[in-house]
Amino acid sequence: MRHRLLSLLAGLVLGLTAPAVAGLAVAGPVDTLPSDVATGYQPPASVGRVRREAMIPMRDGVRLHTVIVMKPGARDAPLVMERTPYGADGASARPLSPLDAELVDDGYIRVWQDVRGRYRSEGTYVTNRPLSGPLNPTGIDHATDAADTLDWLVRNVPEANGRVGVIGGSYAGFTALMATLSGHPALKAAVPVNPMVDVWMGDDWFHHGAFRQITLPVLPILMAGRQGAPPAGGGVELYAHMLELGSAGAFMRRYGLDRFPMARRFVAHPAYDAFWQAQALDRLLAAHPIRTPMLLVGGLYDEQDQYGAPAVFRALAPLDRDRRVHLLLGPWAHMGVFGDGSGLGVFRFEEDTAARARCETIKPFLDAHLKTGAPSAALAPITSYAMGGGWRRSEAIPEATWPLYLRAGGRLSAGPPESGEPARDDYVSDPARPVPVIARPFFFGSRTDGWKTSLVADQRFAAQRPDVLTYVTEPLDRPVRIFGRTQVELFAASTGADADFVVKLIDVHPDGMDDPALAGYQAPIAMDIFRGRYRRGFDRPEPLTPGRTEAFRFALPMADHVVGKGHRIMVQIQSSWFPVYDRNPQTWVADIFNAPPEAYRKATQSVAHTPAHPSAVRLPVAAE
Ligand code: PG9
Repeated sequence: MRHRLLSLLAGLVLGLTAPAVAGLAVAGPVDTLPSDVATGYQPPASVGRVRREAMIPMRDGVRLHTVIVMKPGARDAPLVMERTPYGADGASARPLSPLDAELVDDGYIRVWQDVRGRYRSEGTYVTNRPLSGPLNPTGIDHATDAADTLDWLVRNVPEANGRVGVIGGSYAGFTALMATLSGHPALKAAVPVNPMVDVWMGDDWFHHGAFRQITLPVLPILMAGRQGAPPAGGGVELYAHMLELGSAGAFMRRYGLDRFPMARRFVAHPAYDAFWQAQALDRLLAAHPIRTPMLLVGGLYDEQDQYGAPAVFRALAPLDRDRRVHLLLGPWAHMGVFGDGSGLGVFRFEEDTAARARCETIKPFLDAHLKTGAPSAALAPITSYAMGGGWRRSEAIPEATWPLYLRAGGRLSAGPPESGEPARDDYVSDPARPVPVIARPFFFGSRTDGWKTSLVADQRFAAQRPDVLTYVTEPLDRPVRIFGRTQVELFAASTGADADFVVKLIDVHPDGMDDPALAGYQAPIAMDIFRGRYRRGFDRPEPLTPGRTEAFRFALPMADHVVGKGHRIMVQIQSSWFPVYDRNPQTWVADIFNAPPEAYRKATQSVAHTPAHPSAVRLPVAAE
């Protein structure tokens, strides 16, 4: 059961294909993995492509396994490199993604490298190896490894024109961003896609302090180095399974994940302490000069790394005098820009949005910086696809200034609450019956699992529950484009000593639409969770005082969404989001990872809407 569950889950999380998933059955040691030297594995040669391999020496003598692919006869060629923990052989041997195929066919040299300690690279693997500094005294990091690799490539690949770009999604988006910190003169462009940037604040591992236990099953593929048994088929209903196991710590122990240093780091650093702050890549990038032109690519409905790309853009935009940093956002789940973008969940678009983004934004960006060195002035700071509105170009992201107040009777209005209205709404949050992320079942080990599209899933199933509050506007008399991060200001009290608040901003489609699948559909615009113990500071967990109304303030993820005329805007509030996030016991325990079963108690949450405590969401509204 143990290996079966892990196998089932891991492949689906990353959308990986067999070679990478196969690595997960290895129960090896961990951050101190011995070098994983060549295994003799020979991937099939691609027809009509030249493929070379090299073990490129780094400054400390460690050699990194690198695969170089180009079309025969390539000359004066730009080079695009990806540094991955998931296997350079696998990435280069499977049919190339449409973007990679286009790059190679257009004369680019495409390079994949195993990061140190993974697959056929030597050295020690450290998950999200921090930049050299207080957290990494070795002097070796992804910036130095990228720089040493670039040095070697420009000298030893005679077909190359000396101009290099880095690209990569998710973990490889993180390594692409790290490469820009090298400041290497050959590095002329970076395309970090869905990058992991701050895994505590809003990417893979936590959101505002709530732990994303859904990511745990991926740890083995990140940590193990060699190939193992192929994954089994089938599925496990994770809602029931994780509920039965109780806590994230119990899940780790049940599957032996507590042997991984990364898992132990979560338990040791549940708050946003110096450990997490010092590796938040948006902060690190903002502390360095912007040398590399960058196209950050984000998925508006990325179920894994929704935070990173817009966070880096926000951090760098005010410092970017030379307009080197660009943001591309589309209606995609994790890594969606590399695939078919003609729809997501029940939503169908009028075109393949991913193909258009690749062809009209990503490829021209690379061409401009790597072929000619003459960047096009036409690329706006932000190119984004507004759900319900299509492509837009923008200079900046608007501030969240448009308030919608929670009112008595489930109303959401532009006007604040008046005295004399009923003051609050209560609900009972029961950890034994947490609110699911999608309507159950929550299968996660099959191609039909719903996690991938969970951020566009119809929220009617939740609205019906007694432990979910809903507030809704009148039908809009004109379309409204919500573009940016909605700010939540929630005033609430709990009978417990800790509480989570999930706030969901929703576009309620009218009944009687042409497409029956969309009639009455409650479409998420932006949703997130906040762990109440961090209301006074993410590095300062403090118990709630039962019964005392306090402010819970946080930002929802970046949205781009046109709420159509006749649609209504809804806010939903609940206190669990399971099984993606671990449950808050709602009593005070220092270590939620290892909360005992008796710590989980029902609590009554009381959301205030009075003149003194005007709970509201503030929307960033863009002029149309
Ligand atoms: N977001 C990915 C990840 C998952 C789990 C752990 C670390 C990273 C990824 O797709 O790489």
